[in-house]
Amino acid sequence: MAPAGRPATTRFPLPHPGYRGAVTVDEHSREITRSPTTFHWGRYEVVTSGGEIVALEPDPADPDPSPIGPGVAEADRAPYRITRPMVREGWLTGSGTRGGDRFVAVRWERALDLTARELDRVRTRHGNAAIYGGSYGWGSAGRFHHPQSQIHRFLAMAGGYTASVNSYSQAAMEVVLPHVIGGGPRSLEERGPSWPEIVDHAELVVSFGGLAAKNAQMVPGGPSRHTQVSWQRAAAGAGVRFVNVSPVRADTEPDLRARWVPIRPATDTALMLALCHVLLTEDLADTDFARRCCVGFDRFRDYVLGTADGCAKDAEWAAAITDIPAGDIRDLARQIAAHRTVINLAWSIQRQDHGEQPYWAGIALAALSGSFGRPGGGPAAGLGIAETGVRGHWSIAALPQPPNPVSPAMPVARIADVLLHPGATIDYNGARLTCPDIRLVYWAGGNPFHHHQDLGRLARAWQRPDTVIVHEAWWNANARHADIVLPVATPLEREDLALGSSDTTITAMHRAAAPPADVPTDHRVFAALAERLGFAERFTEGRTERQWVRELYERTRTRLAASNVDLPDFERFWTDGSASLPEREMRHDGGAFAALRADPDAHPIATPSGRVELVSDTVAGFGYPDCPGMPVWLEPAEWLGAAGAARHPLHLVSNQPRTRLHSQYDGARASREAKVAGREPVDLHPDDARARGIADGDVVRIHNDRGACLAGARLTDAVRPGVVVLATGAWYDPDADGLDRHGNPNVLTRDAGTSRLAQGPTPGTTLVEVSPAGPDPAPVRAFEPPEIVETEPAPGHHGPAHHCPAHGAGNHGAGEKR
Ligand SMILES: Nc1nc2c(c(=O)[nH]1)N[C@H]1C(S)=C(S)[C@@H](COP(=O)(O)OP(=O)(O)OC[C@H]3O[C@@H](n4cnc5c(=O)[nH]c(N)nc54)[C@H](O)[C@@H]3O)O[C@H]1N2
Ligand SMILES: Nc1nc2c(c(=O)[nH]1)N[C@H]1C(S)=C(S)[C@@H](COP(=O)(O)OP(=O)(O)OC[C@H]3O[C@@H](n4cnc5c(=O)[nH]c(N)nc54)[C@H](O)[C@@H]3O)O[C@H]1N2
Ligand SMILES: [Mo]
Repeated sequence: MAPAGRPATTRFPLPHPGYRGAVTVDEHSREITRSPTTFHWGRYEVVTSGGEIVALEPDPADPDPSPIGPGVAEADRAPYRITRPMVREGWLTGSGTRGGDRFVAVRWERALDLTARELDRVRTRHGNAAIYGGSYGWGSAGRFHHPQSQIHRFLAMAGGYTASVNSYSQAAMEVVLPHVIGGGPRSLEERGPSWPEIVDHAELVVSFGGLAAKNAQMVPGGPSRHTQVSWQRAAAGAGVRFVNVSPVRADTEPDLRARWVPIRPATDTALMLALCHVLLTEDLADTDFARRCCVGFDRFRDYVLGTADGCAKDAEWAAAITDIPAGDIRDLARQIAAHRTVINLAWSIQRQDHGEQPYWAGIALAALSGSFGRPGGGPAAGLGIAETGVRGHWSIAALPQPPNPVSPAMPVARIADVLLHPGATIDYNGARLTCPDIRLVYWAGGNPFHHHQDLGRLARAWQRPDTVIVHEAWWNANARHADIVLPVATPLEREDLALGSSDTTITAMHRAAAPPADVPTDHRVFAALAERLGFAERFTEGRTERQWVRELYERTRTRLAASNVDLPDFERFWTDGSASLPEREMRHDGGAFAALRADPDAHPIATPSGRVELVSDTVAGFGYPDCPGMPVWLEPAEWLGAAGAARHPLHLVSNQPRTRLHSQYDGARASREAKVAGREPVDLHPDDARARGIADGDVVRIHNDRGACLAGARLTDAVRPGVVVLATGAWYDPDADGLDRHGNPNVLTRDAGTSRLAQGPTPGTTLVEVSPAGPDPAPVRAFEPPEIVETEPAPGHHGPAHHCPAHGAGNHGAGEKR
């Protein structure tokens, strides 16, 4: 143990394997160097001088670079960087709470020994299913250091782990669409119309959830060029008209001159059903396609017309729900029938209670529209996000994964339920899953205290396991709620290779700076743990990091050679900084669904019937009242038409942030400069603000029965009255009473599944009230590290938690409420 007051030695115990004979950063040279790198928001050139990064310059080939990039290097040297391994003091003494304690700085040897011993204790005593390795979330763009690949390989070799299925992005569509149109979870993105097709053939794009340019900045793996918005403009230039169905006007670019249909949030299904009603009753529906290429048309029609339940889903019915005038609904239906139309569905509309329904109803609307299976028409998912609709997919060979012997995987967004209710069952897509008794949570890549809903509830659930281990570079809420914090190198401090999905440039990511205090990469941490657990050779396969990067490149090269694509050898690639792949031919013929339209018997799709399933006997057979066998309007748990709206009369839209990727780099320039009074900005309509005595720039308190946060008011008539918009990603900063001082919407959002079918997340189903925060609102502390001590406590009377699980290691056994 280090003597009091003297910092522990923190050098990483294993020799540095990655950079032997490789390009290293010479900290003494004043020479200016330039090297390429890639983030999910684009490709940049890193300019260094004397080992310090002085600039990040967007790749000159990128016509529309993201403003997020240039400022992010500052986070690597910020006070909230973690430079030494840390252990929560209360975990050592068997007391305290996660998220509320001080941390003890320890030597690397000690941190690694504690981690390996605890993993071994849990797997031996409770079995590998007691280790939650779901570790959901984004990491950084490099494919070798992709943290989920690293942690899953490591935990699978350690005997397995409880994994997660589906995503926070798209869970409802990932599960429902295979029942409706067949194929895998991305079946609609892959088969929707491409932008060149839209430019040439479409006349109308009706987009539920808009085509927000802010969301086109991100492409998983990193884009070398951002072209999404220029395609939208090209379409507008070719005469395509856009309709933005969204509570937010800014969800389409002004130069598209879109018609704004300011819908009440969470009511898209009702609008879609009413559009179908107009098509059916005005004899505009494509009944030929619906009868030949779909199953269940008659039952769906009976539901829409009200023959079945006595309630016609007509324009007047929908007007009362959506707050869109019935005349506008009828007019929109006629426009859809008269034109080659894309029905685009943003992913946001399924991140809601019954989120399966708007996707299913959107397919039904497209099926009746006359454009399904015709070039430049039909249903699309996520057009406007990333480079959807732009180019085909190449990919880099992934880090090899051994099979994970533990099952079942749990629906990712049900994490708090799983932790709180071991032994309980969760219905999911026809199965019934039993929650394992999780004793250890291990996270590398992803931030549950960013992505999950109802963070107060998550913080309670987080008290249950014996141990939480996290790899993080920064003191964000993910690190603060852990017991063992293992700091890791950032993308600029390691070597890797990257390729954006739908991109054509592979980037050689050079190491541009040295990490502080010899902080290792995720891979080196796992290699050191594997050594302690006896499988180091299997984990590293004897390769250095540079050799792994080369290996993944060579595997990619071999695979592409089979498609007659030649890549240069590794040395050349590494020296050049990039390698180019050919542009893929973009589809131009109506795609997969054109064949279905032409001859459904000869070209069935991969559903049980081979047709588009307007009614699914499979889903109906599950007997879920919250997701019956066809698209229906089911009232959400919270919405502006609900009884609860009297107490909390504003609908919270918590969308993707313009100035960062989720919570990543919230402390860096682009995000910081957009804050209002130091808080996350919340957009509200001037009428709603006036009624509450709120002026532009005020600090406000947003609250409901689940929680409360402070935020900075921004008044704008670009949101419809009754709606407030608070983007995700402000670092969670709770005070002692749970008030988040910074503006993280997930203290307010609802933590319940979309339905028994997909169990997806439902942050879009959230009502709130907003009030002035009053004088002297508490300052934001999110970017100040927690209190750190240098000396390990003497074991308390409980003894170290991990040695004495009988004494309720952590707070296992505690109920949901504290
Ligand atoms: N209210 C609300 N909540 C939402 C959403 C919403 O619309 N509304 N959207 C949801 C969606 S779509 C998503 S995808 C999720 C996103 O949720 P996340 O993917 O969890 O969010 P990020 O902030 O990107 O978290 C990435 C974390 O990984 C860390 N990291 C980055 N690179 C590395 C690495 O190489 N190694 C290690 N060890 N760590 C690394 C970063 O520091 C960061 O803490 O949020 C979901 N949450
Ligand atoms: N800059 C930036 N871009 C990103 C990300 C990021 O963090 N930052 N995250 C990426 C990720 S992981 C994902 S999954 C995608 C997500 O892509 P989306 O899910 O499409 O993105 P959101 O911004 O959540 O939602 C899009 C818009 O839908 C509108 N909307 C909200 N609720 C409703 C509703 O009930 N009905 C209708 N009609 N509209 C509604 C909102 O105004 C919102 O701006 O974005 C990606 N792009
Ligand atoms: Mo996402």
